[in-house]
Amino acid sequence: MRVEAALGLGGNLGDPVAAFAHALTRLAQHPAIFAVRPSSVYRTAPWGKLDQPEFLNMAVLVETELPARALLDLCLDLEREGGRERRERWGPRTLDIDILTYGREMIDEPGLQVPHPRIAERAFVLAPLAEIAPGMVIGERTVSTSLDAVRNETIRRDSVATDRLNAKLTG
Ligand code: GSY
Repeated sequence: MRVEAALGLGGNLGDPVAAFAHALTRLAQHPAIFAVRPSSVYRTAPWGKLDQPEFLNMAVLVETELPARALLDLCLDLEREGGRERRERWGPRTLDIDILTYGREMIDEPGLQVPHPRIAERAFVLAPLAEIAPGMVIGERTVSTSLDAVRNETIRRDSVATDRLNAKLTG
């Protein structure tokens, strides 16, 4: 059965655009993933731990036959390939990939909570997701309604990073 899943990507160390491009290419090449629809890249103020560089964030919709746990394992592989080192909680990182939604499923297992429990409070997740899935319902609200409630964060579309990403994906 094919499911539409939403992934959130973020990073603030090294070259996050290159890490995003590598991850998106690997997703598109996967035999059990049939469509990959990326958002633009956004420049976002750090959340949680404030004294660290700005992040780049984006979202992607994938249509997949992978079960949620296998999709998580793939995301963890892509994080490792992107050079991820977990130094400190909420600290800087090269590449983070979270499963935001997996169809309409609610999953609460060790290491896998879907929908991602903190989506509604994070504009850096909601803004990219609203670009590609504004009407997606998470909890009781659409993504765009949830985004309106957290508009005060500093989030802006980064056209230079987006163009660089698209050049890497098509070039
Ligand atoms: O959960 C993802 C890692 N992360 C981020 C992020 O991706 N973007 C922003 N803006 N702040 C963050 N804080 C953490 S931790």
